[in-house]
Amino acid sequence: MLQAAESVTVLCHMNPDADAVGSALALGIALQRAGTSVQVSFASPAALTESLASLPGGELLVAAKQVAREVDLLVAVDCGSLGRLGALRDRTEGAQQTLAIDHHASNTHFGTANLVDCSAESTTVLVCDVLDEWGVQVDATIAHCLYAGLVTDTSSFRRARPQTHELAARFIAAGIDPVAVSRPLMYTHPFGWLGMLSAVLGRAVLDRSAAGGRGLAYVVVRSGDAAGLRPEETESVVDLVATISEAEVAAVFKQIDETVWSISMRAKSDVDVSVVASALGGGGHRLAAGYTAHGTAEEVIATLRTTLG
Ligand SMILES: [Mn+2]
Repeated sequence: MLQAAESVTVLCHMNPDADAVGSALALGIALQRAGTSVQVSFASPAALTESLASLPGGELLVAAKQVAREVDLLVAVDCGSLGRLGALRDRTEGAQQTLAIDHHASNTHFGTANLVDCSAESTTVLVCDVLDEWGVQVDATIAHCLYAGLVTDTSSFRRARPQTHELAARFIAAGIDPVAVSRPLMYTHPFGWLGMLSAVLGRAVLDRSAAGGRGLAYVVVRSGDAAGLRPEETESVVDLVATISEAEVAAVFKQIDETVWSISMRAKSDVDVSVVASALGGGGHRLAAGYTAHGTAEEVIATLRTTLG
């Protein structure tokens, strides 16, 4: 499909992470080298977050409203459902074919063709398979994009099959610098991050009876807590809360608007948070998932508590 198309749009999910952008730019670079007309985009936010601007291929990105209405092939990467394309979901209507490449268990198989494998640790693993099958040389530039999705979605290789560690070795052999790729993505924050962490972590709650007695640790991040900080700083909180030994499940309630919340969850092993997220209108993976909720902080916390059991 990639070889046959003369024009291709590659779309990430809304609020794209390093796996989505890395997958899209790796494909975009390969398509551009093949002489194919290619646009890469996502519905929101308006610009790429600062940490992801470190990835090569950013010149392929176009604003959402500039994305062509008619195209031979639309590829959606790391995107579990049509709805996650946001305002760009209508671009599937003007596409001859739609290819979904994804690793979310909750994927709805919305493409005319679907490469969905939830045993893949990242979508970039699947994109690498596609590029290999296509005969594209994975050089340092493409490897940078693919490694970015891999290192972030595996939490720095804490969750990776043996062949995935070998894939990382291949990317390093291709010439990437793992520290230079990871640092802007995961290990760089402004000084104000420390003050935000100190405020929100100081209010953390441990609910030992939640999740059938396995425990829930949670933190509420109100708009004021994160004022002047990037989304990257708020996103970092859930992985800290997830280290608490007394709780199987960690949650962070991020205030988006007065009564709108974005909830991120992590589980250690025996609670499937993708089921919880799906029940509340979201999705994700078994041990990392999220959803959007409306109400007061107390209301959205109570809803999660009830759904967790
Ligand atoms: Mn992913």
